[in-house]
Amino acid sequence: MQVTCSTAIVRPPGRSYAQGLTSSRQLGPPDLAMALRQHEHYCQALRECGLRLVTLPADERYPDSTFVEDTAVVTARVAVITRPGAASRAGEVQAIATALGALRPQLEYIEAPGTLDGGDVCQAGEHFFIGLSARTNPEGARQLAGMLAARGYTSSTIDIRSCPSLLHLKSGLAWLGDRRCVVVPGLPRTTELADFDCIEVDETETYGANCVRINDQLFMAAGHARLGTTLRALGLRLRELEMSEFRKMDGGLSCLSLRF
Ligand code: CIR
Repeated sequence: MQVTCSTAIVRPPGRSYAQGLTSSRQLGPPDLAMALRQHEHYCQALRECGLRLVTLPADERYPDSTFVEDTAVVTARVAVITRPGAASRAGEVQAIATALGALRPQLEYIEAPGTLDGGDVCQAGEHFFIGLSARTNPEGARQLAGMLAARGYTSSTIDIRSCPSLLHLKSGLAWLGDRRCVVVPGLPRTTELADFDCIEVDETETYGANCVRINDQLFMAAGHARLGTTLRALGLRLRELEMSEFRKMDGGLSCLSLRF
């Protein structure tokens, strides 16, 4: 099985983009013009998968606001506005609540002292893996688990606080559909994850693990030849996208859109 989506919320990076949070300064500062081109290609790829895009204007107050995925968790049965774990990102949720509220009249909210970033939530059909990270605390995970359970979904946590290279759970885990996942080496293999066939990426290609299944395609960051070969051999239709300017700000493919 897989989850079908028809809509995506996106937001291009603004002029303040380079002032965002990053632990990847060794990659150099992002080039905004190139980031905007990469973002437009990403949006075009979503359209070609049949998605209708809701494009919010860039917001200079929030340099990280192009990473819309962290501000909400949207499923077929519930839409949740998160409470991002980084203080500088807290205000991003307002514009998302307005945009999402127009499409999904009943929104739920993660409340203090809970914190949760959407990048820590990996949907795998009817089950959700929730990462405990520097951004998502146990209380935020508990609140989301309750909201999901009330709609008949199951969930379990994966603690990545001892995996310093992973900002979010989805930096190291992607669901491909059916019982298949992509994982980075070292991701804690919980009992629930053991139920899935896990394709482990090569140590040199860990950034590629943040791939996203969108209807009949799998979006993957360009430059991960081994993973690409493995995924094509499984019959997946790959769409490779240049992500260099988002990687410099610790962003992956999934974080550039909210898909539902
Ligand atoms: C941050 O540190 O919050 C941003 N610079 C990157 C967020 C990436 N989000 C994601 O992977 N879901």
